Amino acid sequence: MSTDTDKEPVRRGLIRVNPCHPWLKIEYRIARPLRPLIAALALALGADSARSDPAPVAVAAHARTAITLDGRADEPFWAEAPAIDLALLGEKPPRLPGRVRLAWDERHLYVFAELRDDDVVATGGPGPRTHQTEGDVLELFIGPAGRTWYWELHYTPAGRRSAFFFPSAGRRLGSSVTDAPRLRHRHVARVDGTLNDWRDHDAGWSVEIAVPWAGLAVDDGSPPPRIDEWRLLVGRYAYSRWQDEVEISFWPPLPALRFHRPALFAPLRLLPPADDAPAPASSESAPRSSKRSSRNARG
Ligand SMILES: [Ca+2]
Repeated sequence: MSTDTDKEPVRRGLIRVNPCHPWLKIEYRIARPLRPLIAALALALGADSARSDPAPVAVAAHARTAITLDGRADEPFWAEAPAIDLALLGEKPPRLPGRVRLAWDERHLYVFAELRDDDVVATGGPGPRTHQTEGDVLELFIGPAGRTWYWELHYTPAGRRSAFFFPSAGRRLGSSVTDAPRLRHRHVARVDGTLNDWRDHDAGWSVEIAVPWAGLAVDDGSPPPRIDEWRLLVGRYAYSRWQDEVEISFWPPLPALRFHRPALFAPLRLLPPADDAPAPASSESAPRSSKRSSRNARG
């Protein structure tokens, strides 16, 4: 779903450079006789040094204390999780910045996202649906290394969520949302502003997500993936009255605006538990009653 139908903008000019590997994957749009010259020029300008660029890795902190899903990153381990900054195609900074952090324990992958947004909107109703066509959404694409199948998960500032399961990128069907196995993922979103009011200026929204490893591990006839074998991509659709079109940002960097490429998802690196850490607790604990009441937990 999502960006299947989106096409990479056609660039007019002589050369289109792959933003992920600018010196390794130059896509020539010039006459064939000039290609050897351009290739030699690219090599001279540093192709060898670019080969040492590290591939993106999604680092997750260990959730060493109990977590309360409330849309706030007030658990101490969130500060230990490296920030992931979402970007546009070509690794350009978005107008509306988004920062994502990951954490894990034996039962769940946790995601926290802070999303600046001057017009928070989410119009999708309950039930499984393609929320990216109905308002702001944070998307997780997650699948295990070495398998063809993967999930696409949607989380909205209105507390709605959807889960799509795809046997492979080549087997995406409309039924993928209604036929997805029961995932039992949860999230709580918090809006800083007014949801669905285009007349004012909002500040943004945040979301805290818990995805159970056991729910992700679909039986494909092979042993279930280890939790350090998952790979992921984070995508965001940001609609706003104050911009000319929907802004789509994501991480890791991609050569084209197409999320359904599991081979390009970033591997997870799970930071180990600290020796003196207390036993991690499940995310099933009820939200604390002292939290502000602007949470949106439907879905
Ligand atoms: Ca928005």
